[in-house]
Amino acid sequence: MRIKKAGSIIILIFLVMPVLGQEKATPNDKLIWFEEARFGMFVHWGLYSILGGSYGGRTMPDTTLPNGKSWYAEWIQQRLEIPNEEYRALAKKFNPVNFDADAWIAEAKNAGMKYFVITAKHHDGFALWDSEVSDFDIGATPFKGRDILGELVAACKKYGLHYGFYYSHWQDWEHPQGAIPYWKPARNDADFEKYWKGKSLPQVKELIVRYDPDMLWFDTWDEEAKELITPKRRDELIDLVRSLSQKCLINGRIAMHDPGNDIDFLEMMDNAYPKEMQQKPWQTPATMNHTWAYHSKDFNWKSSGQMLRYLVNNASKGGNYLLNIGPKADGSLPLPGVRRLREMGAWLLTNGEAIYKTSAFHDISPTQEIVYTQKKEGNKKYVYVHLLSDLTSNQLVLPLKEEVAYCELLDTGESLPMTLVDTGISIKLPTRAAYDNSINVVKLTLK
Ligand code: JFZ
Repeated sequence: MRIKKAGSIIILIFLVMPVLGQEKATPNDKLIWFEEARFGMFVHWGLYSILGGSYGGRTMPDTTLPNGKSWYAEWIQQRLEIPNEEYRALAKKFNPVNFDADAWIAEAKNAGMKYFVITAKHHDGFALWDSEVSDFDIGATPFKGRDILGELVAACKKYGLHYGFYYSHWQDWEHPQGAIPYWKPARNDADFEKYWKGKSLPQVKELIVRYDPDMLWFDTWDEEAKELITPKRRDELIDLVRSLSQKCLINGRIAMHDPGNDIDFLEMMDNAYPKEMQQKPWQTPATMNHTWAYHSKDFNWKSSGQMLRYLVNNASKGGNYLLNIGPKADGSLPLPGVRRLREMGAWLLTNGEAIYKTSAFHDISPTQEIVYTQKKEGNKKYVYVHLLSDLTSNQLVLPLKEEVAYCELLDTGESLPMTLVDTGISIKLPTRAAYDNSINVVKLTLK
């Protein structure tokens, strides 16, 4: 009896073991939240926000230049050639008395965003936190004593958002050996190593040890970074992050020219929307107007409808949308941006189910007008049909092979009549929904 029992326990252990093995944390578990999230907030904020795109009577262009390049407000020091000492002195003016971490993150939460990424240090080299390896940081400002990143992290925890930091590991215009723009004499490798070991790696370590981020957003582009961000340095930085954190995700821009296999997700070019699925999880960093950082004369705000279409399109290809806002120097968010966030949040209130925790659906080819997402829950399978523009008639015919048990308009939950036709199923939309100029989602429950 005893032996038998012991025997069956042993058999049981062997039966259960493979299952336990599968449930053990795999390296990709840390990516689950990212793949479910789909929508995040990006923030560019720093000393450049004080200038708001203008300096010495000149204003940065607010559109792409004829040569295809862009001048962003956070690049003002280089673009409008502000002398180093003068730029450095901006620190004495950085006093964001209206900064309210709770209000920012509440805004992100209400917009339907699931994560938050802020420029802990941009190319200018200024650290938004109190850094031990550089005095070009929050400690040099009238705002010293406030832990901006800590307050944001606390708010993210309160509202349930994941959080990460943009860290410019390559360009650093304040450090005498950090990388500088291509039109200036390049740093040599030995000099750059001093910046790398003396500021870049130590600051990344500080960010992880102090704030335990879910993501680090590194930034390089094209071939320009190749000479200094070598595979050896890339791997050194990846190893550092991995040695300090089990969960911290690393983006592909750590070495855009050669990201290697050890990054966690791909970062598209700015405002770039791929037509295809990607080999890894991915996201598009995007601006609401032209610039990233606050620019008082950049009026090129995209409509919330346009931005929702980017979000939906990315979701239909398994990708995320990291949408940026550039707060003002006083810490307040620009109202045109807030308005758009709220409009997007309003749409997601009734349609978010078709975005979060979904994956791409391939059985029907997407078109300019209609894209698809899908979701499996237990033994249920749902397909979401996103109508990106108004229909020409309120009869929607879908070449669907699967059998549909139930069909509804996601916004209201009303059941939609459907009939089988030769080419698939035909669904009748209420006229108001067919022509209401927003994205309507039809939810199909498959049999
Ligand atoms: C970089 C920064 O220079 C810029 O200020 C901003 O932070 C943005 C998010 O990232 O700019 C880039 C980097 C890469 C590309 C374009 C702009 N790219 O690969 O297309």
